[in-house]
Amino acid sequence: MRTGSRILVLAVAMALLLVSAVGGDAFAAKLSGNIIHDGSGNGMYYVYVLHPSLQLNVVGTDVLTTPGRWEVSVPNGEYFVVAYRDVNRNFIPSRGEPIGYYGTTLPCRVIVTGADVGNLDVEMITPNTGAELQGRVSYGGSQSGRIWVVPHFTPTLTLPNVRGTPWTMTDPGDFQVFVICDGTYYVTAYMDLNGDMLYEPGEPIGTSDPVNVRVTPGVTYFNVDIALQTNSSPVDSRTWGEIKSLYDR
Ligand SMILES: [Ca+2]
Ligand SMILES: [Ca+2]
Repeated sequence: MRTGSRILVLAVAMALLLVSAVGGDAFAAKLSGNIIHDGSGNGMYYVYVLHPSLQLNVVGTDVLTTPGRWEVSVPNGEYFVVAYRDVNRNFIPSRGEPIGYYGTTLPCRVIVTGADVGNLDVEMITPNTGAELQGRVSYGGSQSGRIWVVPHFTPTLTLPNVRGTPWTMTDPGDFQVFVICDGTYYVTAYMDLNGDMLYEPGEPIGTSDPVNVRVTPGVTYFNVDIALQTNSSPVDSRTWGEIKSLYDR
């Protein structure tokens, strides 16, 4: 079993623990939305509400037999929503299975302060039929926070250049992301110290070497490794951006 699979199995186990541990009064609000998918094929839809920081990982889950409305009760806090369809019924996201999240381009933060939040629609896509990029995030520092891993065009991560599926994990380790088109990709990882899901200067960040991707059935690119460094490091994405800007003029 691959590391990514183990992480999700752990997440599922944690979800069960946490759901049973959080008492009824602790739920402040209901999150809801629709799973949007054509419904063809087989398998249950699993919805996960996760905390963007490390304090609480999976907060709640819902399981649907057909596309439609999902609902999860949560305490006040900040969350993001991900879903996948378990076509091969092995309880983990597998290659070729539809996945989705609330948000465009990247998962979007949902803030709960005592009131229900609706319309958190999750459109299911099947990007993981494309090329897979595997690598390892390493970090030698002492800070901790959820790590986001994002494939993109151009050496510097910007929102309009994000392509493919993001990956997230609570500790440095192995990741896998998927892209659907041919091209030269970079993969950036950052440690979200303040839990807002975005990168800010001062948070550890690193970018892989470029990977020239040709999408063929089942292709995987290995060793797309990333070393996280703090902003004080002489080599970081901003430095690359500044160098690049000299040539863009
Ligand atoms: Ca599966
Ligand atoms: Ca952040």
